[in-house]
Amino acid sequence: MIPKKGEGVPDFVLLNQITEKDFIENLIIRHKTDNIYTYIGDVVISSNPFKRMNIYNESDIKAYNGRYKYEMPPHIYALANDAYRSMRQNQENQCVIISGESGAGKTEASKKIMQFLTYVSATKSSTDGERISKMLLESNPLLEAFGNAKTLRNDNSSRFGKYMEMQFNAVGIPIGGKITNYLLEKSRVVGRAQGERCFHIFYQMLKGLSQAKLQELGLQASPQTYEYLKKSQCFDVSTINDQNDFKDVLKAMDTLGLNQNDQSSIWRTLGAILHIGNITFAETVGDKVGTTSCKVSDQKSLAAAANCLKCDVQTLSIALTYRSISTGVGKRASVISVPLDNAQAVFSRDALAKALYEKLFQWLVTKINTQINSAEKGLVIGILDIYGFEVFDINSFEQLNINFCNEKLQQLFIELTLKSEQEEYVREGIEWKNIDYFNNKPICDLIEKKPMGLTSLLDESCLIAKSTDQTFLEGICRTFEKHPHFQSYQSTKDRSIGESCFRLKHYAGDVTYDVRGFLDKNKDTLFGDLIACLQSSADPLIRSLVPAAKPEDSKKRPVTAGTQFVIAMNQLIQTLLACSPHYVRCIKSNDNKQAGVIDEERVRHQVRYLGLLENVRVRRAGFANRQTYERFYARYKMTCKSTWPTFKGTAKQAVEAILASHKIPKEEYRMGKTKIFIRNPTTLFSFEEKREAELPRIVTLIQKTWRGYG
Ligand code: AD9
Ligand code: MG
Repeated sequence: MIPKKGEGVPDFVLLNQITEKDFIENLIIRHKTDNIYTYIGDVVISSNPFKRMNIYNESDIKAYNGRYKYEMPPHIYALANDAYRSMRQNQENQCVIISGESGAGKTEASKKIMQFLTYVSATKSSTDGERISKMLLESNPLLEAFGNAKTLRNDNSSRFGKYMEMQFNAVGIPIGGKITNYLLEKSRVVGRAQGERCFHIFYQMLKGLSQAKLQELGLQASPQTYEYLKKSQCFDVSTINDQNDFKDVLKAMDTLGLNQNDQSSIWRTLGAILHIGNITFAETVGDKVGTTSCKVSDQKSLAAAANCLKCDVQTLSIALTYRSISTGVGKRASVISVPLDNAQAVFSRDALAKALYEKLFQWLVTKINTQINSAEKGLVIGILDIYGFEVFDINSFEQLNINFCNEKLQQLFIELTLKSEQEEYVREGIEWKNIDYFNNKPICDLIEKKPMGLTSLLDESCLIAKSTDQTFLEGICRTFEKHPHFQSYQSTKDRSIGESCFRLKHYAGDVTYDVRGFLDKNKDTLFGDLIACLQSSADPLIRSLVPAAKPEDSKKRPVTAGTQFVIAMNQLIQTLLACSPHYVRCIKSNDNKQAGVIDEERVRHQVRYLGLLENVRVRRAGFANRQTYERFYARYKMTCKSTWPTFKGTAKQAVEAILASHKIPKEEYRMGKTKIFIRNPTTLFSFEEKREAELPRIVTLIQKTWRGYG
């Protein structure tokens, strides 16, 4: 890994001085010379090139396969290779945590890692392994079509979080996989900012389905026909070829076992959503004096929607304009039908479209999982690719969840690389001078802590009938008045915080959230009438999207969307903590998606909030590798005459003997209470090489011994 002149250092740890200026200079030089990857020890820093790089060919995969990191220039493949090697060598589960803001390159990085892992594991595998690899790879274009969209930040922005676990057997052959998905931004189905698009699949489908199929669903090929798509005035994207992408989707569907019936039901559901968006209502005078009600004014769209959903037109019409409410108890119990006014009907129409899409997406993930899941758990490499930190002009409930998710991952990074690393030195009695870092735990607590965090307070508001978005806002402004990460207009008199807004000071920057819609989005209810309507569908897939509620569920209070997300995030953190972590930290080089441009100010901001300088400092002052004496002894005992084949002392004494026999200088390692700490990875690699050199001799010896017994 000898860097070429003028290309900067391949590992920030090698900088002459660890200053912000030197760090950024190095990153810029690397970017400009097309070296988009640089290490901080084991962490890969990746700067988005916004152009095709000629570094992801089969020959590149082969070049990195089985090699040690220090032998080759920095690459995401080297990290993937390390994860694969560690999994087999230590028989331990691994995870790759990819973070960075929206458009920084997380999804691309996750795909490169999967590409490497499927390639290197398939070459040594059975046909079954190859089949599984293919399915794992094909899940990407399929889920991206349904879960990604063009936003102002990224033409292919992930609007859901994904944790993909690739399962291998003990020798590293793929046996299956599992996808866990997190909160899809379903509000995008019905609306979004100007210049953004709905999920890719809608545009793909209109361009890609045959004329006959479109006709069957009553659809026009032009997306301008549909209110839901028309709203944001963005149809074509120069970097996207919807028609080609649609072909990939169909191929992926075939590979993943979605048969013609499944596919047909999917187009029905999507078609129904587009027609539903075109349904309008007209206010009518209610049955009783002073009440208003409404009726569907666009019968054509209603009929087309009912046709796609394979349900009765009248049932759908009533479900959209009335709401059944149970009254009384016992013998007096009855259900009355209350008419909805125009605004309520629009609300329930949009709720239906969002629910249909979200449930279809969930069905798709479940379907993929049933295809790729293995009964055997095996060993796992998990790859986390979530939606990055984002700030728009108007930020809502979705952005709060997305940014909270990023806070949690940043916290995990801090815990594992800065906090616990330093604590471990102290615990093990290694001399250590503490390095300060910004800890974002207070802001995570502000959101998730019970009973007084934002999420809990929002849940409380959802339970009180009188509550509105505004009373919720007033409540949190009172509670967090003095919180250093919370601001409101009242507390700051800052006009840039609107009357319906609050501001959070996130680790990655300030975000102003508008509370309008928070309560509804958190409650996330779909009226029973609409559920019943979907259950009456003649299409089995559509029916399966809304399974009948179990009687015991009616007694339970439904878990809100916000709380569900907090629970899911904490489960995810627990899953990640149970694996050996690998990190990719993606940096967005500029805001205009321009090739060859690296914006110094934008980079500085990211370097600061990601805590990269502190990361280098801890790394440089610290030790690259640590392992228990027992493990080190077991692995390297054959490299030393006095420890092979047996040693009479403790594991610690054995390790001392091994180090002494190889004349490892004292500054290269420290002996802790239970572990040995090694400063440079190259020292460990030299042990690996010695071990490999000894292995054939030992194998022959063992074989001879066995023959002797025979
Ligand atoms: V978001 O949080 O999902 O909105 P990501 O996932 O971080 O975001 P993504 O991987 O989608 O960003 O990258 C954005 C765009 O940058 C891609 O569509 C590519 O055009 C570009 N990109 C990212 N990484 C690379 C790369 N290694 N080589 C070339 C890249 N282009
Ligand atoms: Mg992404």
